[in-house]
Amino acid sequence: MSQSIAIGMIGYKFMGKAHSNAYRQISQFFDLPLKPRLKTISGRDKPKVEKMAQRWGWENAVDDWRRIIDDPEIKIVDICSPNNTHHDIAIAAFEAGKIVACEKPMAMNGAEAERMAAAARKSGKINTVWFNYRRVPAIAFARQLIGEGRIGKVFHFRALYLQDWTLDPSVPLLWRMDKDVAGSGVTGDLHSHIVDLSNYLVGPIESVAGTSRIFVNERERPEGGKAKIEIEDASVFVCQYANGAIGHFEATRFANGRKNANTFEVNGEHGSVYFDLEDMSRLWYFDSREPKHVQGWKKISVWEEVHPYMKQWWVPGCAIGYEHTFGNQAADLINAVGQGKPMKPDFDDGLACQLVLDAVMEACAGDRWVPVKKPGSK
Ligand code: SOE
Repeated sequence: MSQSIAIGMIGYKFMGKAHSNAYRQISQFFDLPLKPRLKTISGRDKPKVEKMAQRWGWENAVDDWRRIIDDPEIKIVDICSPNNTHHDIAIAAFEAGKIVACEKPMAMNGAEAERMAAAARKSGKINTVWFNYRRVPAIAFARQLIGEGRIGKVFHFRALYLQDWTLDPSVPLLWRMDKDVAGSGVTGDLHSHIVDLSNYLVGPIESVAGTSRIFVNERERPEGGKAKIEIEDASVFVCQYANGAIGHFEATRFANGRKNANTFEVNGEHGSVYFDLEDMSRLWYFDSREPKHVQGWKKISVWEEVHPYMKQWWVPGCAIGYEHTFGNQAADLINAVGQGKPMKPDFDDGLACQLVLDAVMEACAGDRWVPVKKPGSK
């Protein structure tokens, strides 16, 4: 690997760290056609961005993302700033002929996502959305098993994404709880992940019905003063798939005791798969075509060389974790760029996800309930 490729990143907090770490690790673990060069990082708070740049090895720190767009040396623009910034940055980046990698949710809503996906298509540049859970080896393996026909026709997809970090009413208003900045609450933040996984594993969703709740109506602003909360703390929905399957989804930040519990199960005519992110090296698999007397759920440890991505990391038994999912995606991106091949998930996948999220928001706002009759009532 002789040549490098310059990256400009906008945003420097949680996802900024996850992506910086990924770019720094992958040249050592993967045989890549190009070496990621951490050229410029941008954020509004200059001292904080400078500190981040120093710590993670970025060459430059700037406080205006347009400097990244205007730099002809930068080929990849990585967007990990808050949701309300994605649209303008991505469109400017495509117009400047950059490759774009954007954090999820791709946009504030479907209308923004339509424009972003159109700009991506028009530019012809490689693009991707950081739905990093597709790169959990056990999830990529689940897709492989489904693709091999091992569970047959799918009947059900069932996903929970449970956290509890906003349950305490004294947690102040952070950007993820601010409607103007985040667009939505758990819908954009957590459902986006599991809807993308369902698109990846089962196929397109045709219709949804759901409900959502705001459990804490007011929070302290970090700068002082109260803010009315307008984003949903929890949301559940059911759906119908184009292929005839049905699904249900729950996302919440109020599941006391659950930190990052992202689980799903897919049930098909020949078997099922089950995954839990808090035990992410495992995929559970049930095969009903096995003789009855030896049937049972098989716990497969997804860490053999034959499993997706695992050859690149440690030996079997030495598990990998959350950070490696970003490494796997960053490596796929650099390989796609080196080979001039498209990358998945792309902005069209981001759009497909966003349109489901819009439908979920609309369904939850409509909130149609059928009352249960009281015993003896007419
Ligand atoms: C929310 O708490 C969050 O940080 C998401 O925004 C991330 O996408 C997820 O990977 C972990 O949880």
